[in-house]
Amino acid sequence: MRSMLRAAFLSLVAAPGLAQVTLPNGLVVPRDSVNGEIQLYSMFSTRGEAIDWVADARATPDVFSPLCSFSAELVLKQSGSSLGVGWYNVDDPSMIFEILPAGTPVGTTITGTSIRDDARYTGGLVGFALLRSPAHYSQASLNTVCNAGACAATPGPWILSVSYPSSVEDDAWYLAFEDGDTSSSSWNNDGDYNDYVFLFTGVACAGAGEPCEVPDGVGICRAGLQECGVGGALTCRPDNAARDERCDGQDEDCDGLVDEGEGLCGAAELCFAGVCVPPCFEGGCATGESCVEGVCIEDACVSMTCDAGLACRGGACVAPCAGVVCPNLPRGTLRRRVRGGHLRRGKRLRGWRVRRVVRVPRLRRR
Ligand SMILES: [Ca+2]
Ligand SMILES: [Ca+2]
Ligand SMILES: [Ca+2]
Ligand SMILES: [Ca+2]
Repeated sequence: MRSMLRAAFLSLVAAPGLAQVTLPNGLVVPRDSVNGEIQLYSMFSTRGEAIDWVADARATPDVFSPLCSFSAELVLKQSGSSLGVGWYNVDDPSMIFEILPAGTPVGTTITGTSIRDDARYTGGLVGFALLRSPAHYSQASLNTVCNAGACAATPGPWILSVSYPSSVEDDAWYLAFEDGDTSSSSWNNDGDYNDYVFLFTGVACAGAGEPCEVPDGVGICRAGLQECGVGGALTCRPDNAARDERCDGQDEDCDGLVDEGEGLCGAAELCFAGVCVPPCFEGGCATGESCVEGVCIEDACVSMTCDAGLACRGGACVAPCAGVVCPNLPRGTLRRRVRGGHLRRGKRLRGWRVRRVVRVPRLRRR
């Protein structure tokens, strides 16, 4: 029984998904060479990577943006050859700069100077290449073109590496190479792409790290940064996860309402315009303000009604944080005291929704 279970498990791990990479000779890769070598699926499984070695394999991204740190590890070598690997500026592939020399043992990681800080880096995207003659470039367009024999009907350059984003580490990519000779009509490879496999960290696909807006995201869950996925597909990952609402002019629980709910302020205060304020009383407002329905507001805003999400300032409806850094709104705007009386929860007041009403005794002039 145990052997049957084990066989079932292994078949699950190795079950191929829909292949995405087709070579000019029609061969669909990567493929199991069934020759006793460690295959890509075994390597990913051993490393705890949730990667489908066939379905997630792509010819792109074949170039990357170097980040502030960089490391390179030879994670698998199933070849009798002895080759190193290097990086190159995409705008000058003729100059390849060695990262790991030939003969580097599997498991070796280098974490030297980042490519971004390397004086030879010209500022754009970079590629990687197996150091042989001719080099095997990550960019298929730089490799030997096959246009005869089995490639005659579908000519194109040999795809000599496939890439996978790591599922356990950010900004980390596996590049899996074939190392055998190529020609205009054939190649001397088996398509297993396990000959040299490197893990490069501190590299991102083009467009990663750019600011974006999360589709359907609201409040603090809207802003995000572009993140690379399989094949270099970009998705907008939110900068913030939803959290408990606070009185600060932001929508932290990402429900489309700002500073809503109970208990945002102390027992004797009200959340108003993003800050907890004490209630106001008649005649107690600053010069140029009036106490209307319990709230000190600018005289210029007394007759104004703003749409949801806007606040009146200087007689105009503006974004609550326009021109200021929330929650540190100008003191004159924020120091509005509220009295009970006609106020009730949920009522809109100059573009703000009342969350809480605290009743206090009316003050009399002596
Ligand atoms: Ca091979
Ligand atoms: Ca091999
Ligand atoms: Ca909210
Ligand atoms: Ca809030």
